[in-house]
Amino acid sequence: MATASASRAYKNFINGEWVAPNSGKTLENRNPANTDEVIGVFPLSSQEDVDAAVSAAKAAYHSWRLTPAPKRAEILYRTAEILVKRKEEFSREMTREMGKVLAETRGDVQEAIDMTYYMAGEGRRLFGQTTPSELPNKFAMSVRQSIGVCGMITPWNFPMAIPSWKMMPALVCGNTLVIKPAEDTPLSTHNLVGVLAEAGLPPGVVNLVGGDGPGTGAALTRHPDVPVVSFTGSTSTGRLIAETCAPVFKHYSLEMGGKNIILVMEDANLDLAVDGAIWGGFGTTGQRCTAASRVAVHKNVYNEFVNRFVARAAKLKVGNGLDPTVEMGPCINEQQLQTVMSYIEIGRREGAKLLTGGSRLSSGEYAKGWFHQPTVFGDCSPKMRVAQEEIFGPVVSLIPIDSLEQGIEVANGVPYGLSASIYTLNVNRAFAAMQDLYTGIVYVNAPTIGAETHLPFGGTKQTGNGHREAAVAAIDFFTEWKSVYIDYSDKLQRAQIDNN
Ligand code: UN1
Repeated sequence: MATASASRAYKNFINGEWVAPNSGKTLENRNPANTDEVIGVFPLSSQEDVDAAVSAAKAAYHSWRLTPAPKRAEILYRTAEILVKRKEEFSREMTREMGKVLAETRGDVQEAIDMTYYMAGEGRRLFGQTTPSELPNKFAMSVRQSIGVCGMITPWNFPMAIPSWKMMPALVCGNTLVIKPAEDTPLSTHNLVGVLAEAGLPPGVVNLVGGDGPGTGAALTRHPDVPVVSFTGSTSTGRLIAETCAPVFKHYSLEMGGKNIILVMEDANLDLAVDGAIWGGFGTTGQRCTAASRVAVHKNVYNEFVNRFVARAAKLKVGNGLDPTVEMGPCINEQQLQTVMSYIEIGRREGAKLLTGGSRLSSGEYAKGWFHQPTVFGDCSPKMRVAQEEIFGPVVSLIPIDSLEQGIEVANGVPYGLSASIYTLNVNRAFAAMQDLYTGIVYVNAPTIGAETHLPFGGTKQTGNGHREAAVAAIDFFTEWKSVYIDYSDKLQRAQIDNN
């Protein structure tokens, strides 16, 4: 039931103040495991609210850009320290607003902590290059420069980690920003922004506007004073963002869908492969862009693998993620659940064999939430829609294969290229897979999920647009290179001419 404190009205954060939206409009945030429970009421911001946030970020940019990077980094260090102290509280709040189990929301907050420490460290690096000039008495170097106001649009599945992937590198590089979190999970971003403010970030450097995609998100993306847009979400929304940004030459980074695969070879440790496929397929209720929604298994071990995998999937305990015995939470909302259910129908119609699950859970303890059974389709052919399209739910499609070569062809035969994995004890197979899988991330003897913050994150083909998040790759996105030549010869020296 809704409690008094649960219906708290949250605000936007603009120019260092928590302010109610000008629009006067709000969005309700409800617990997907129990929709009677209102987490809070959040702003649905208008163009005017976005304008106010962008002009605060623009004004703050002048001094933030000139604040020494190690000083900017000190604020990030303090942010990370506060996050460590409040990890448990933020994790519980995240499970209530998002549904995934507590162990995973703790991981989400930890990922934000890791990214914040990592980017704080970058404050004393932000390395450029020095290099010899081709001319005497001339010095050459390249330095990084900040860009300006960054607009950020983030998804609901990693509601603190993904905002941190965008905010922390942007900040350490000297940019200011406006972030619009997903309407299903605004609280976790609200918590992160609150901690940055508490850590001493100057007013206007970070601004938060709650809202929806077509209204608030589009206003932010279009805004002429926002030269950089960083987006994580669906491929269809990513395309709209590209269409808005490209004609006016904004920088934009898109992190979109995945149809990730685990290859299980005939020599694999099957216990390990089953563990990995369960975690990769059903962790976060399959709602990760890195989820292992396909498992291709060598025919020699196919039956054995399928029997063990299906038995484990069928036994997964579904429920409210705050219950420590629960292994899989609900889908995020009714629409996502409907998408899952429609793919079950599609799979049945195209002849995939339903091996377990296949239904919504709606009675008893499940009556008030968006729950679905862990579902496995067997004997899928690689071109079936359930083996090609991102479902973003607890559905895994199993594909029998004859060889590693065929497995790689199946792996690469989808429109996406985020993450892929191989289970094998054969070093040659492992290296061949590492070489030939055309994805942004490859795992050997581990599932498709579990990226760490100091390695580039992102994918090929329709997963992205060539950029990467995390690691130094994020620094590359949030800065521009400036090449500097200093001629101390006291005469005109013409490159390419006077030295030849
Ligand atoms: C996502 O799936 O949207 O590697 C992000 C992972 C996490 C991040 C996932 N560290 O699964």
